Amino acid sequence: PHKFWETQPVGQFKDIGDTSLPEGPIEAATPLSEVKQEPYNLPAAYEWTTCDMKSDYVCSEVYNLLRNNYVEDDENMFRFNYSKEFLTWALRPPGYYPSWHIGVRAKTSKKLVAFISGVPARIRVRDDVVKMAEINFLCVHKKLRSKRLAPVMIKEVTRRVHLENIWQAAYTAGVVLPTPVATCQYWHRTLNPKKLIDVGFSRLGARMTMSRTIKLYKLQDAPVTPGFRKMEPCDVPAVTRLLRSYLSQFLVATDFDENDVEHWLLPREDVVDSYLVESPETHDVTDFCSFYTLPSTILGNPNYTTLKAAYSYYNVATKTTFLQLMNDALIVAKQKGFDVFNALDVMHNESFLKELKFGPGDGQLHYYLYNYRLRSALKPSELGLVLL
Ligand code: NHW
Ligand code: EN5
Repeated sequence: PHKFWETQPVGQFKDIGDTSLPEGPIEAATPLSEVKQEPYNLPAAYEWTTCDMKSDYVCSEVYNLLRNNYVEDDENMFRFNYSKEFLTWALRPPGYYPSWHIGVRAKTSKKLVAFISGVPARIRVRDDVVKMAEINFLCVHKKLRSKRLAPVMIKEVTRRVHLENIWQAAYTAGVVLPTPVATCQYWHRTLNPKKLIDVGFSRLGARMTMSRTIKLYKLQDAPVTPGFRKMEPCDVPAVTRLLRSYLSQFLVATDFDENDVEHWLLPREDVVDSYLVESPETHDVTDFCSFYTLPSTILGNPNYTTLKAAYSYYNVATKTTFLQLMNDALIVAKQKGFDVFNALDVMHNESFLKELKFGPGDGQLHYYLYNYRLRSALKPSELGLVLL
């Protein structure tokens, strides 16, 4: 039983299949004067802190908490290692609220022991563009687990989001909670087979040798599509048009304007990479692909410490085939030294995963909405949203 989640305005398991329930907000917004003015109570030894992500010192504290305590795979072989530059990017988008970067410190030592964050976003659900918080980086130090700290942190971020007159949120998790809007599959494209096998990320296939495996995953040395190049600041208007038109077909999708595209998609070294195809004849931007950099620490391997992973972000193909576009993305990722290219089966990704030799991983990603009910769960291909 979900003692906490049962009390929250989210779709409940008992309501699955009940078509009499209306689509849309579960609870109405309340006047801001009715939002609780004081923070929720923490156990006596702990205190709230707002983490100033402009401070290099505080950013390092959040980085180190996550590096040592954030998400691991189900066999505890790998742990996400978001870089400081990545955290700055993820947590300070246009219009961000510093008050949504919430830490918990031990009162005596002042050590940061927990964190949760939100950033504002517009997310379209069918024809309805909703202001939401995207909640991410919920983390409780390993030594403080199972003490019901997470529900207090979720209530506190909810309160601070409400204070900005925002009443919905979106989040993803590897675990099943009440109740997923969609359940997506992780897929992995090997770029560096020898290392992936050495560290236990993948295994040598049946009747496969190392040299055959290396040959199987070989890629060309440079992108093949004429006009394929890195995105630049002057491309923001064209990329925004291309992306908005592409995302309009999905049931739930992010609603990007030019400011958002500038922040979320302009290349940042070792954080986010974006490429486009500029037609050599018309100079139109016809295709776009992007991925973000999220290394994982390899736990307890004597030879390697870090797995360099690229994660597919937003991709649009209009003139080039998705296959050729994403093959070029794999080529540039390989050239940049990534070991693996990961993707979810969201948007039109199914159209290239198998042919480009991605294989299904052992992880799933569940998407959730807070205080917004959908009549039924979505297929991954109906989702036009990627969270970091
Ligand atoms: S998902 C990654 C979450 N982080 C990790 O997995 C890191 C490693 N694990 C930990 O740090 C991306 C701890 O295990 C955490 C739980 C902190 C996960 N989401 O304190 P207790 C995100 O960041 C529920 C939501 O004793 P703990 C998205 C669990 O079901 N709930 O557990 C975050 C139970 O409730 P129940 C989760 O292990 C979205 C309760 O927590 C959860 O010491 C947040 C147990 O608490 C998860 N990933 O700490 C929601 N994992 O009802 C945002 C466990 O079942 C909602 N739980 O008894 C929207 C808010 C904004 C609204 C605005 C209007
Ligand atoms: C919120 N923004 O389990 C994020 N990753 O498959 C939080 N598996 O890397 C939610 N277990 O399958 C995060 N190799 C949820 C995901 C948590 C991390 C996670 C999975 C996703 C993963 C790898 C390694 C497994 C190690 C043992 C995996 C197989 C690759 C193989 C390559 C060749 C073709 C077949 C697949």
